[in-house]
Amino acid sequence: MKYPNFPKDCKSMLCKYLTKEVFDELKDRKTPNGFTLEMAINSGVKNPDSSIGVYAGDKESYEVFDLLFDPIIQEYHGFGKNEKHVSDFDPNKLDIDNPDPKSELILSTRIRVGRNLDGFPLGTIISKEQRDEVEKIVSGTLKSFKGDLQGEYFPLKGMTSAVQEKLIKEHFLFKEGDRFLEAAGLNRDWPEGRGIFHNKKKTFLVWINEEDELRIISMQQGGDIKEVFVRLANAVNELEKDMKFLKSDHLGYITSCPTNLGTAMRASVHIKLPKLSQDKKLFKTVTDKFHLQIRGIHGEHSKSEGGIFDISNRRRLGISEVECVKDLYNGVKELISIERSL
Ligand code: ADP
Ligand code: IOM
Repeated sequence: MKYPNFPKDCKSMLCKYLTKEVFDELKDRKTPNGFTLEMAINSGVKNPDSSIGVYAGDKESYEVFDLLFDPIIQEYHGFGKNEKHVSDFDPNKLDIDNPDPKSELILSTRIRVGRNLDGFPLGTIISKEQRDEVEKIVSGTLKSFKGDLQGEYFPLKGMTSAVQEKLIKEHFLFKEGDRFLEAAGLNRDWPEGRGIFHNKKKTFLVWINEEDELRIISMQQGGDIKEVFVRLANAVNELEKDMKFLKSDHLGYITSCPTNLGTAMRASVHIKLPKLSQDKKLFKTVTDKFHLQIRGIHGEHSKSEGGIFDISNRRRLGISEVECVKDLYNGVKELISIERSL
């Protein structure tokens, strides 16, 4: 494998940190599961417009390819090589109100965490048999959930395209054919082994075998962030009674993309900011100040529509779950106050 030829305008972290020296040092390394540098960087090489462009194949990838992952983790999360990640998913520590009680600006709130099963490689190199096994284990456990979390599992295989498209359009289901995931090896054997579990109200959902083996999601209309957090904390607790997730003292929960390490939590609101978003500089200054990320209305790599944005916490490692949500809450309060003043 030769050193990749990145276009001049490439802004991904891969092209920033994969120097020729780092490449030469890592190019012949392999994890015990057979994950190579070529596999780790393929997504960013094929898609120079990636924001990061690097994926892991297993827990060991973060050690074997540390010369590439460490600076990315440091820049993205502000988290150093010798730090320890500490989790705190206790809703009692989250002392927040609804930042928009009349739902004038916040349309909906969603909090998700990514998880992968201990004892399995990550989705980038998982075998078909292992992926099917993950689907069986997770959907089996979910089927036993009761009360507010009770629901049904819908495998992607056999789902009509009308149902699939409706679920995607309404923000409940992952999209199909994502080129970033494709090049990372995460779409192999599609649609086998993938699916979505949800309760009747679609306030609790679990994606199986997308970018991570589980994406555990709590969402609802309006801005009651705390209610969404409480539901998610309960669901994660229930799942942990039955399965062990891949984690380490240093990196917290292990995920296929380094942006999701630690809490693997993305807490977001869909919020109307038609005035503030006209002033791009101010919008960026405020979101940067509160460590927030701006996404479009259909998630990562999508565009905003009608002045509505997906605003979420950017940092996920080195801060707790409670702190991730506080980043969102504090930032959203400020965004709302500025929007109203304009
Ligand atoms: P992830 O959040 O898992 O990283 P995406 O950014 O692709 O993945 O978002 C997945 C889906 O969740 C998209 O359809 C997106 O529009 C939807 N979504 C994200 N935040 C919200 C929200 N606050 N309200 C409603 N839907 C949301
Ligand atoms: N998490 C992942 N989908 N993303 C950061 C991809 C990228 O743009 O590099």
